[in-house]
Amino acid sequence: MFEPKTHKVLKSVKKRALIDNETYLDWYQQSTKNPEKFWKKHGKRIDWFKPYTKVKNTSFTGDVLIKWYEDGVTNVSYNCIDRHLKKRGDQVAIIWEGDNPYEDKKVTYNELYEQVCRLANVMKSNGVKKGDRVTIYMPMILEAAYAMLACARIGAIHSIVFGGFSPDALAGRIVDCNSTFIITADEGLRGGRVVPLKANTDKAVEHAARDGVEVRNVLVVRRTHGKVDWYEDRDIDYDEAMRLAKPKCPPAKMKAEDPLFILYTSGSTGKPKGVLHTTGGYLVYASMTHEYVFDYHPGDIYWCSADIGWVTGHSYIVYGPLANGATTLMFEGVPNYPTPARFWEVCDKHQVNIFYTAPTAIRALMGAGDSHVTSTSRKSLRTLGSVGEPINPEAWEWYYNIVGEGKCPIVDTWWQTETGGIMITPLPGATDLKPGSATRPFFGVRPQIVDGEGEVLEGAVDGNLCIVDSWPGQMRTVYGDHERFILTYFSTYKGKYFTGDGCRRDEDGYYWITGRVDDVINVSGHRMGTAEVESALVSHDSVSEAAVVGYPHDLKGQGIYCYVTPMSGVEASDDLRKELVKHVREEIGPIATPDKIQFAPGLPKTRSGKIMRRILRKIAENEFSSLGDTSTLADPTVVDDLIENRQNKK
Ligand code: 6R9
Repeated sequence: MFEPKTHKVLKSVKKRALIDNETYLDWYQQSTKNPEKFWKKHGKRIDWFKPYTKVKNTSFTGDVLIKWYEDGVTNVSYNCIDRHLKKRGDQVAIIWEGDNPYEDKKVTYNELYEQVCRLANVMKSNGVKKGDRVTIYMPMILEAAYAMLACARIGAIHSIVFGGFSPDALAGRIVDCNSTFIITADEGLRGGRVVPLKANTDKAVEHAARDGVEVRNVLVVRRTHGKVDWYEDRDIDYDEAMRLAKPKCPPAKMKAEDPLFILYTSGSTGKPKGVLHTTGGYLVYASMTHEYVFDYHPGDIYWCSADIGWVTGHSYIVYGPLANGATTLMFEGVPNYPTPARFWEVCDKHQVNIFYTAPTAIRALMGAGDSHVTSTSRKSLRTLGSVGEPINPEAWEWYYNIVGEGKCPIVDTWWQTETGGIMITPLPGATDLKPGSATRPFFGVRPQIVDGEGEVLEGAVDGNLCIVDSWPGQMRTVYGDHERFILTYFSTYKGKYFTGDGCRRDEDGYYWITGRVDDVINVSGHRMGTAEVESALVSHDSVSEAAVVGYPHDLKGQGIYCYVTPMSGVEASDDLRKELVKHVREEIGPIATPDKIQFAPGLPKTRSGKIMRRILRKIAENEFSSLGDTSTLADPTVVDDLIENRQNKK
C-alpha cells in the first residue's frame, strides 16, 4: 500500500501552538476516561445565563437519548456577539468578499450586534416565535449570517437550504419542517452568473402550498436589484423592514437542549433527513474545535471557503469562529473567478492566517497550474485545512508545498453534518502529518473500527467506522422522526453510532477515511444519496427503472453514473439523455447533474429482485474484469450488455 512520507511537526509551529503532543495525549486520555469531568470544565468556554449542574446524559441504546448541559441556560447569538462587545466591539467580526473582486465589506462586532438585533425584531414583529422553523435560502452575503444569528437570538430554528438546490428540493425541506417564514435574496451571484433565488422561492412556496404548507412571509434581501415578482401580502423588503426595526433585542433564554438548527442531509435511503442540532453542547463543541484544530489565536484572520448551506459553513464560518471572537471571512464567489488565483489573492488582500477549503477546490486549482499560486505572496498563511472528502496525497502535497510553501500544517478534518464539529483531525502543534490521513481523534471522540458483523477490530485494520460514546456536538435526532434516527445510526451496530464511512487504522493509530460504504456518494464534497437521484430519474415519464452509483472522477472525487431503463417503446436517444439531465437538475438542483447516463434494457438483479450495485459500481469504474460472483443473478446476460455499452471506456 502507498504510504506517503510523514511530515513532522515543524519547530516554528510547535513554538506558537496551543497544544503540543504531550498535552494532546494527556487531554485525550482525560476526555475519554472521565468525559463528565472534561466537558464540565470545557463547557465553561461559553457564557451561561444559568450554569449547568448536569453535564452528560447520553445513551446509544434503547430510545437513544443525547443530552448535554441539560439544566444550563444560554443563547448562541449572545455568545457569538454580545459577550465580545466590551473587549472587541470595534474589531471586525466578518469580512465579506464579493464575487466581484472589487467589492468587499467589513462588519465590526458592534455593527453585527445592531444588524442581528434589528433582524430579530423584524422577525418577531412578523410573528416568528421561539421554536418556529425559519428557512434560509440565500447567497453568501452578510445578511445570511445575520439571519442565522437572528434566529438564534429569538430561539427560532433555522433550516438553511443551499442556493444550488432547485425549487422542488427547497419545497420538500419547507414542507418537512413546516416552515412558514423564508428569508431569501432577489438573486445570488457566483462566478459572474446570476442565481434566481427569489423566483425559485416563489415556485417552492407554490409547491409547498400544494403539499399543505402555507408560507406566510418571504423576506427578500436586494442583492443584485434584478427584477423579481412581488406578492404584496406575503413578501417583505429587507431594507425597508430593517430601517423601521428597533436596534436592540434581548437574547432569548434558551435551554441547552433547545433546538438551534435543522440541516437536511442525504442518506442511503429515502428523502433527505433533517439533522437536528441543539444549543449548548453544539456551541461548546464548535468553538472548541475551531480554536484547537486551527490553532486559532486572538487577532487571527480566519477564512473557511465553504457555503453556509452546508454544515461546514454553520460550524466554521459562523458559530465556531464568532463564539471565539474571531474575524471570519465570508466569500460570495467561486475559486476560479475571475481567475484561478482568486483564493490566494483574497488571502493576500485580507491577510488571511488560517484557510480552510475542500479537496475538490484544491484539485481544480492544482490543475490550473502553479503560476496562479506563485504569483501571490501568501505570507500571512499559517494553518491550512481540508474537509468534505478524502484528500488524495498528490493534492495534499501540492497544497502543502506550493500553497503553504512547506511552512503551514494541513489539518485534514473528518466529520459530518451529524457530528456538528470536527471529529478526527491533526492538531497543528501536536500531530505529525501523513498526507491523506485525518490522523487522530479530537478530545472526547472514541472511534472504533468494526467488520461487517460488528466484530470490533483492534490494531492496524480496515473496516467500518463507528463512534462509541457521545460528544457535545452530536446531532440529537432526525427532525420529526426519532425512529429514523435510531434506525439510521444506531441499529447497524448495536449501541454504536455508525458513520457510514469506511476506515483504515495504521500501525501508528492514525485513521484513514476510505469513503462511504453505504449508498451515499460524495460529489465535489457535496453529499448525495444515490436513492434521491434514482427517484428523480424514475419520476420522468420515459423512465421505467434507474440505478445510480458513484465512480472515481479526477476533479469531483466522485461522479454520478446513472443506469436507466426506458419505458417500453421509448427510444434511448441522446435527446432523452439531455432531457433526463435537465430533469434531475430541476428535481434536485445543479449539484446533482448526472455525469454519465447509460441506457440499459435490464439491470442486474438477484432472484429476489434486489439490484446488485456492486456490479454496477464495477462497470462504472471501468473495472469489469473483476465482477465477482454473478451466478446469483436472475438473468446473468444483462451484464454483457452493460459492459458493452459502458460510458466510461478508457
Ligand atoms: C463536514 C462534511 C460527510 C461525509 C463523511 C465522509 C466525507 C468529510 C472528510 C471526509 C475523508 C475527510 N468526509 N470530511 N472524508 N476525509 N476529511 O463534509 O459533512 O457534508 O455531512 O459529509 O463527507 O464520507 O461521511 P457532510
